[in-house]
Order: sequence, then structure tokens, then C-alpha cells
Amino acid sequence: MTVAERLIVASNRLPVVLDRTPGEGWKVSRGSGGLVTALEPVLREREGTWIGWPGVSEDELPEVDSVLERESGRIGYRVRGVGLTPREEEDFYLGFSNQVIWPLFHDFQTQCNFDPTFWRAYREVNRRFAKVIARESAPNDFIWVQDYHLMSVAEELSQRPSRRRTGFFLHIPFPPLDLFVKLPWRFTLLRSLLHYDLIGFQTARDRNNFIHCVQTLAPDVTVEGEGRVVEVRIGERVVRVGAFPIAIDFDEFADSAASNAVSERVARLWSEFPGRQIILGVDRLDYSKGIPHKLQGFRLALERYPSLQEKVSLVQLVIPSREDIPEYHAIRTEIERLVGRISGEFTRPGWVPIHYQYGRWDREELIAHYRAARINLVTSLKDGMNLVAKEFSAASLEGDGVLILSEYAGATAQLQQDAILVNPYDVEDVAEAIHTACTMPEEERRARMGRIRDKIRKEDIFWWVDVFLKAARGEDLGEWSSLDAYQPPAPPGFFDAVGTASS
Ligand code: GDG
Repeated sequence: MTVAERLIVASNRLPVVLDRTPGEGWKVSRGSGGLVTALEPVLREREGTWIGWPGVSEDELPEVDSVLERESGRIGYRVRGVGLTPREEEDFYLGFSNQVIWPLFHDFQTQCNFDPTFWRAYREVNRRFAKVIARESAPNDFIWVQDYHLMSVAEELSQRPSRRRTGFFLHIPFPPLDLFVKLPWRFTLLRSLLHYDLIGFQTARDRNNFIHCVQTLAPDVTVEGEGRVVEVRIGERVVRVGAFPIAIDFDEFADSAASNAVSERVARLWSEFPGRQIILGVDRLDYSKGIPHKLQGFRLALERYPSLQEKVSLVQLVIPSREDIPEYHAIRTEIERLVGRISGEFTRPGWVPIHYQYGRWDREELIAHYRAARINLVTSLKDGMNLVAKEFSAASLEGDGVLILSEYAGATAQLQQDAILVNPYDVEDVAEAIHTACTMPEEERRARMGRIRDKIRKEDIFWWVDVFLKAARGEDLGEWSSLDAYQPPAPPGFFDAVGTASS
């Protein structure tokens, strides 16, 4: 891509959120998050466009288009909407995306609802995205599609008269072959993905799973090369496939953590937990995050090590998510039952073992909790990356925080040397990790956190956008640590098996 070529980003949701206030018309608020922060400067520089669902129905779209047009002028790049009918929101978003792909790709095959209506809606919505992308782009533009909602967009685009160059990044894991083959539309979906020119995964685990699926299910395809980006050949076409671990805006988190407003909140939190270590959990409500496993591990740690009682508190934030899906409702009930049980068993006058909140914090409150906490406990049963682990480390300004990280989080590929790793299915392992983290000497804590922070400072979200776009141009990507040759203290091949292999 030369500088003159424009960048078009497509994602399920737009980086602007629209709300209709009765009597006042549409109110626009800006989305936040690392991806938006990192892509915005590139979109401005490349006369870019972001295409996505603004959260409104198709009928409202003409009205909303003029609001988006005005917003585009203000933010310096174009935003364009794709409308969904309420039925499509059900079948494409809650249905295929979140009751087929999400559970299957996170190894929860039994949670899948393989309803053919969902698949048809998925194809239809992907076709509509392709139509809007084709209308809003020129043949030289580079189209960067984000995430599992839009895996068929490149195929839909390829059926239109002029070709576009496309890249795709999957934010969630890609499953191993024996799970992927459970999908009734496995051949079609895999072939759809192969219409992209570049496919990016979070880790080598996911990329290798994808390659294995391709080699088995599409035998006319050949795979060449090794290293971080390999080439898949289908006739004359070449698809580049790589692992690009997503990152955060490190400086923004570190600077916010140092701000006066956050420092005041940190001081308040420390005074609310006098002489106690805060163990922090921040997870979206989701069965993939292993929240019940975390609670069970914490319970066992308190039982096995009574010296921890009254000395540590688990602050667990659960962010509401996908509440219209019954499994999400069930997991919330399970979490709240466990919190009640553990509180009933251990609470003493002046000490509450778990501070549980179901809701959202504003950004300052979130960053204040990151900075105030001694330990961040991440027990995902499977996770594409887990940005919370990186955000906690960036905000850990005292430099003595400890990260307990699930072996099954994508972030483990980069941080395995310095985090305490746990198998969340092993309740004793989680309890031991909590005890180790609570009693770790300060010098060791500082050394580990220092190395984690160096790594995520260097490989931040701007670096991530840059390497993905370089890979799209076929350029050399230089060295980076997430694919270094470190071997953890485990039997040879162990990390290949659990999927967080570093090479
Ligand atoms: C998917 C993949 C992958 C959380 N609570 C609040 C809040 N947050 C923000 C955090 C963080 C984000 O939500 C959560 O990101 P995660 O990466 O932990 O998890 P998912 O939402 O499941 O994200 C994941 C990611 O995509 C990116 O590729 O890492 O594996 O599943 O950024 O800061 N933000 C605010 N208040 C809260 O209460 N403001």
C-alpha cells in the first residue's frame, strides 16, 4: 500500500455510538479503547473510512447517515453505517456470531446452537457489509476487516466487479481442527476466509490451528514458508497468514495512572483496604473468562492458607454482556451463588473477602483499581489475548504488581516468563498461585513486573497496527519478543499442546 492508497476499516460496531434522545434527536458519543485510538491517526492520514453497525435499524439508517456525515467532518475520517433489522440483530449478532462462532472458537462446543437460520443471516449481513465497503472504496484501497462477525466479507467482495485488497484480524482464538469440524458450514467458512489477502491471528496457537484446518479440509491448497507469516497458495492466489498479538496504548494507561485524579482515587482505595493486598479481577460476563474457577481457587487459598484471611481481598468487577443469551444469565447466577457462599463462609467483622460488582466503572475508576491492586488474577478458560492483563501491568506504576495469568489466554505467549501461570481447571493450582503471589518477595515482584512492562511498552498498539499493515504490504517485520525462543519450565512440547507456544 502506498501512502496515496486509502485505508478502509470494517468492524461489527462503529467507533461512534448513536443514541436517540426524545425531542433532541441523535446524540453521538465516541467509542474508546486501544483499537480506536491506534487506528484513528492512520485513518486520518490515509483519508480513511470506518464502516460498521451504528446500533440502529435499516429504516433509521438514512436519517443517521447525515449525523455520521457531520461526525466524520469533526473526527477527521469518514464513518459509514450498515443497518441491521431487529431480526438480523437476533440471528446474525446474538445468533451466529455469539451462539455459534464465539462458543465454538472458545472450545465450548456444547454451548453452540447450530441453527441454519443464524448462518443465513450471517451470510446476508456479511454481503451487506461488502456492498457498503464496495460503494465506499476504490480498487486501490486496503480493506481491513475486524473480527469473527465478518469472516465472509472478502468472499462477498470478490464476487463484485473490481477487486479489493483485504486483510482480516481475528480477535478471538481459532479452534483446533477437531472442534472446527463440528461446524456444519466448516468448508464454506474456511474457503471464505481464504479470500482475504492477509489473515492475522493473536498467537501462534491460533495461526497453527488455522493452518492445520486448511491443510486437512482444503487439500488443494499448499502452505509455504515458516516463521511469523506463512503463505497459503490456492492456484494463482497467495494468502499470507500470521500471528500479531494485539496490544494497548501503553503510554496512555501509564500517564492516566499517574494523573492527579487517578492518584487520589488510588489513595482512597488504599485507605479502604488498610494493610490488605487487593487481588483484582476485571472480566466481561462470559463463560470463557473462568470467573467461577477464579472464585473456587480464591476460596481454597483462604482455606488452605488461613494467614491470607483478613490480609487479602478479591475485588471482582463483572461487566454486563450479552444478557439476552440464556447461558450468560446462567453464568451470572453461578457467580453470584459462589460469591454469596464464600462471603458467608469467611466474612469477619471488619473484613469482607470478596468485593463483587456487576456493572461498569468509568475509565479513571478502572485505572485506579489497576494501580491500587497488588495482584491481577486472570483465569480465562480460553481468551484471544486478554487486554486487562496488559492494562493492569501498564498502570502498575508502583512496579511491584503480580500478574497471575491463565495458560489459555493469548497474552501468555508474550508474558509467560514473568507472569505466574495457572491452569484454571486446577483449583489447587489457582490457590497455590494466589499464595505464591501474595508472599512473593518485593525484589522478585519488581523484576518480573519491570520485564512485563518493558515488553508491552515496546509492543504497543501503534506497533501492532504498523506490523499488520507492513505484513499486508509484504514488508519485513523485524524482530519482536512474542515469537522469541523462550522455553518455559514445562515438559518439551507442553506449550504447543496448550496452545501458547512462543514459536
Ligand atoms: C476480545 C477478546 C481480546 C473492562 N471493564 C471496564 C472496561 N473494560 C475494558 C478493558 C479492556 C476491555 O474492556 C476487555 O478486553 P479483554 O481483552 O480483556 O476482553 P474481551 O472484551 O473479551 O475482548 C480478547 C480483545 O477482544 C482484543 O483483541 O484481547 O481476548 O475476547 O480493554 O479496559 N472499560 C471501562 N469500564 C469498565 O468497567 N471503561
